[in-house]
Amino acid sequence: REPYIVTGKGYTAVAINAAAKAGEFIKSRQGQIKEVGTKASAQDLVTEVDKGVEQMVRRLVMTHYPHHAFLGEESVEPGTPLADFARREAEKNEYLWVVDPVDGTVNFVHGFPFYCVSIALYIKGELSVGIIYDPIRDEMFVAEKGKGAYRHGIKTRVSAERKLDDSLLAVGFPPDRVHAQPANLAGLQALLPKVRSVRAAGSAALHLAYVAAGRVSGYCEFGLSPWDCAAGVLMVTESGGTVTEISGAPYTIGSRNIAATNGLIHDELLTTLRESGAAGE
Ligand code: 2AM
Ligand code: CA
Ligand code: CA
Ligand code: CA
Repeated sequence: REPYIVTGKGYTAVAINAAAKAGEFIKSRQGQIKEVGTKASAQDLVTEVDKGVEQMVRRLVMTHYPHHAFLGEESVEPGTPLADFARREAEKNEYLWVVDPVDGTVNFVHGFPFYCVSIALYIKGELSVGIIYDPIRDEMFVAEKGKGAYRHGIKTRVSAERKLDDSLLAVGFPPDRVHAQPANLAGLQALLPKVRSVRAAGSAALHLAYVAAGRVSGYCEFGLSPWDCAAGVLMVTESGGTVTEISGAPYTIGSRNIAATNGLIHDELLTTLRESGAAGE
């Protein structure tokens, strides 16, 4: 897996290696899942692959860095107040790995080939490394704070569209039918008439990588978690894009409602959401 290693050694190389191994394993399990369980709701799925991959990534990282802290989707107690919990973890641990073992579990379960592994590293509270690996297309996205973002050694760059009118946008629909779904529907209703088209392919992290790579000009979603966003946020900002909360507030590890764009359409996107009432509390 050497060819994936583009810039850093150390943390970045360990993360790339873990993502590549995890991704290969996920792909090998597609169509062979034994147990599909549910978490907070009937739409909120988890399989033995989500849990197995999280353990695999944890083991691969901890072998090198046994004293680092690890925040993975499948290891967080249900009902944990996530924003506060994540903020505290990033504050109290000098090194915090934030991992989504399978981003796009619903796709994985249905055999819709759009999912990834997302691995981020916070160092002293700062988002420092982000890796997103799509095993279906064998695409490894790598971002390092201050050093840029790469796809197989080639720098990624956000798109050049200046208006929503010319933009392809990504959105998403997390399973929370009480809060996230109405907000995302209101957002979609406001945005669809203003853009070229909208895609909702079911993986927050890959959508962020696609903003970074200029494949969509923007992406917004209400109701996300730290592991959905962390790696992708660094990828977008290191590719020249802008990430904020949908309210316009700065992105933090506790942010739930996210807008990521090429920078050029950011204000128009946020204004459209605000005017529609989708962004309002
Ligand atoms: P997952 O596949 O890792 O669960 C789809 O809009 C996005 O929502 C996916 O990235 C998906 O991640 C995420 N998602 C699914 N369930 C979620 C939940 N309970 N809370 C927040 N995000 C969730
Ligand atoms: Ca999940
Ligand atoms: Ca996720
Ligand atoms: Ca997941």
